[in-house]
Amino acid sequence: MMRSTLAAVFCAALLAVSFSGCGSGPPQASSEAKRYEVKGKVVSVDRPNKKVTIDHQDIPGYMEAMTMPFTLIDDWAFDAIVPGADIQATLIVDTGRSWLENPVVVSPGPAGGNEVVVEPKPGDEAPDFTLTNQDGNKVSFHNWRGRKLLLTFIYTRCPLPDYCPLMSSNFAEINRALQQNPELSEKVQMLSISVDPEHDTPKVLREYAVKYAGGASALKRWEYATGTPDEVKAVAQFFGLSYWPEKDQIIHSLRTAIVGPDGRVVAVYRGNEWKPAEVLADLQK
Ligand SMILES: [Cu+2]
Repeated sequence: MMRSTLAAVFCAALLAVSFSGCGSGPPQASSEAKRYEVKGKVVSVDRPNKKVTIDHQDIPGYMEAMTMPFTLIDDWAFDAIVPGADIQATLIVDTGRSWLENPVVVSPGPAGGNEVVVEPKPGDEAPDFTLTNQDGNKVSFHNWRGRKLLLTFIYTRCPLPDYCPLMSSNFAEINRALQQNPELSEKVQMLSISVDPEHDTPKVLREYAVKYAGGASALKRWEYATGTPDEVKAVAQFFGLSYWPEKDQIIHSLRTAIVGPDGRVVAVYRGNEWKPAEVLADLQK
């Protein structure tokens, strides 16, 4: 009772600032609501949409262990919840909706989880990173000078449909649009960088690349690359991407970026919200 009163007060305060605050989820559970304890590791955080993806243990009586996004309404909690943190929360399942309440950070996560992520600003010069492409050839950022370099990070085994597979299908859409626009296509190079060098060998990357590009002929415009763990770390760090291995997965954030023909950063897109049309428009500028 006390809690729902407090939640109502909190929501009223939030409503004064923004209508989207409490509108995105019910602040109070109905009498029909069921409650379950959720324990697991935070895989990713999408604060604007109030979502936390958790690799959770069995939820007895509700669902088996899996990785999935949950709605988290308490905005303050996003300050403490970072990828890699172990958390525990109450899952409220109400008619047609579910959300988390009372999140508690059990362990803040591996070193780096709480680090303030530094990412480049437009105008910053990208170092001349060296990687190895899907054909096993060394490639360096300076190879793409003179063109706009559109890059993103993936790993081929990624199980989360709204993570790497979405980045790759977005890139596939951009690739198709470039096919239709030879003038723009000439000025653009696409690059998907794998953060899983151990598994994503050039051969594995090539197969994945051909699948998404719809044939080997697109691999000139859209390359895939990986490198030694240190090489991958360097480029990921520069663009503000965090990742680390966890069981058979790689827990990671998302970064997509455009580097200009002069080697300077033009734009950085965080997360999975960006749309191919938006990136194409930025490439056309
Ligand atoms: Cu992924």
